[in-house]
Amino acid sequence: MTLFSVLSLSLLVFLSLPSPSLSEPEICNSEDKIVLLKIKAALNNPYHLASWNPETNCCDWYSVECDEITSRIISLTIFGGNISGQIPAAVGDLPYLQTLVFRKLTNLTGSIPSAITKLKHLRTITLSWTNLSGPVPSFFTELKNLTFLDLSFNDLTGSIPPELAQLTNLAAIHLDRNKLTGTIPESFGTFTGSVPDLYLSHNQLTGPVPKSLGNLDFTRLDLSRNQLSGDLSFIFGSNKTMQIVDFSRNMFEFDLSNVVFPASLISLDLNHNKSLWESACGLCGPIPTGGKLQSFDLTSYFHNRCLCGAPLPAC
Ligand SMILES: *[C@@H]1O[C@H](CO)[C@@H](O)[C@H](O)[C@H]1NC(C)=O
Ligand SMILES: *[C@@H]1O[C@H](CO)[C@@H](O)[C@H](O)[C@H]1NC(C)=O
Ligand SMILES: *[C@@H]1O[C@H](CO)[C@@H](O)[C@H](O)[C@H]1NC(C)=O
Ligand SMILES: *[C@@H]1O[C@H](CO)[C@@H](O)[C@H](O)[C@H]1NC(C)=O
Ligand SMILES: *[C@@H]1O[C@H](CO)[C@@H](O)[C@H](O)[C@H]1NC(C)=O
Ligand SMILES: CC(=O)N[C@H]1CO[C@H](CO)[C@@H](O)[C@@H]1O
Repeated sequence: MTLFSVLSLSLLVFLSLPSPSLSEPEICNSEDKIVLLKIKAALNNPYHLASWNPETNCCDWYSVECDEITSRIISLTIFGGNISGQIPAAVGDLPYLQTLVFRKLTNLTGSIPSAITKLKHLRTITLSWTNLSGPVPSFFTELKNLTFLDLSFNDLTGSIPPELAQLTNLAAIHLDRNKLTGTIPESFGTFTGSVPDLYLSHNQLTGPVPKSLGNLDFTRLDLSRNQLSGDLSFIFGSNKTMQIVDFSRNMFEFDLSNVVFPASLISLDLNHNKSLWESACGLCGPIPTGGKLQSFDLTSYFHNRCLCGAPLPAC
């Protein structure tokens, strides 16, 4: 072997070695690529997915992410494109997906497909700011590792499925800004494992909030802008760690006389609730002193006219 051929051989070996410094993603899985192309076709080949070219490595495509080791597609995030149609059932055929996002897509319509239940590794689902309609499906409970469920800002109707309380790893549920009716399920006081932040605002929920919710220590609870009623003061308590609470614009009738507010509270909004003007005196009264309540913005109490005392005018 001549010196020249040794040199050229070593050059060849050097060139064919992967260069980790460039961290070029691995070549994508061919089955995942076929599924992604089916999704693109089902969405009528939108310009938003122009980078989804069958000739190229799908790990380089826009809106997707591959696992660094296995090269399987783990994230599909379609955000803000001019996309018309329904969520393709083919999304259920990306078996290693952990994150699924369809967000800010005005022309995304139809209901949430049950094919999503095939995605056993899913942790994050965001289907938000779309025109999706139909119910909040109870089949999400089949996704045991779900930590984040965001279905906010859609046209979803029907009632909240009680089964969602079976999800034990949820950090947050956003069902706000839909057209949901019915009551808050009793089961939402029985979350085991983590207690999720609960966002149910801007719906048409009615009735009293189940007493069971008082058993849990929610960190963030937004029930604002519904038609909820009754006395929700049981939700507070000195040994809780709640931070942000918005019960405004409902028909609650709070009796705050014996309530101990947790010291952790950062924001409390009881704005615009049922006037107790004509109610029995026992339901009204001075705002409790001693806690943090005097430091809240006056608007927290605005339109709860039976209340008096600092920070409102004296009784
Ligand atoms: C939605 O579809 C309509 C009708 O095709 C179109 O005029 C509009 O530009 C689309 N909007 C977006 C944000 O894609
Ligand atoms: C969205 O796409 C439709 C159909 O291709 C087109 O008519 C419309 O002008 C587009 N809208 C926007 C906002 O680009
Ligand atoms: C739903 O579509 C209508 C028009 O068809 C549009 O005005 C509205 O903004 C859309 N909703 C969302 C959340 O994008
Ligand atoms: C669910 O999460 C656990 C803990 O992170 C993990 O060990 C397990 O592999 C996950 N299961 C699936 C199906 O992803
Ligand atoms: C909070 O206080 C209530 C009433 O005293 C008690 O039943 C409950 O176990 C306490 N919870 C915690 C987490 O300490
Ligand atoms: C006093 C007051 O503002 N009451 C309001 C409580 O909330 C309901 C529903 O939003 C309003 O109709 C009441 O006017």
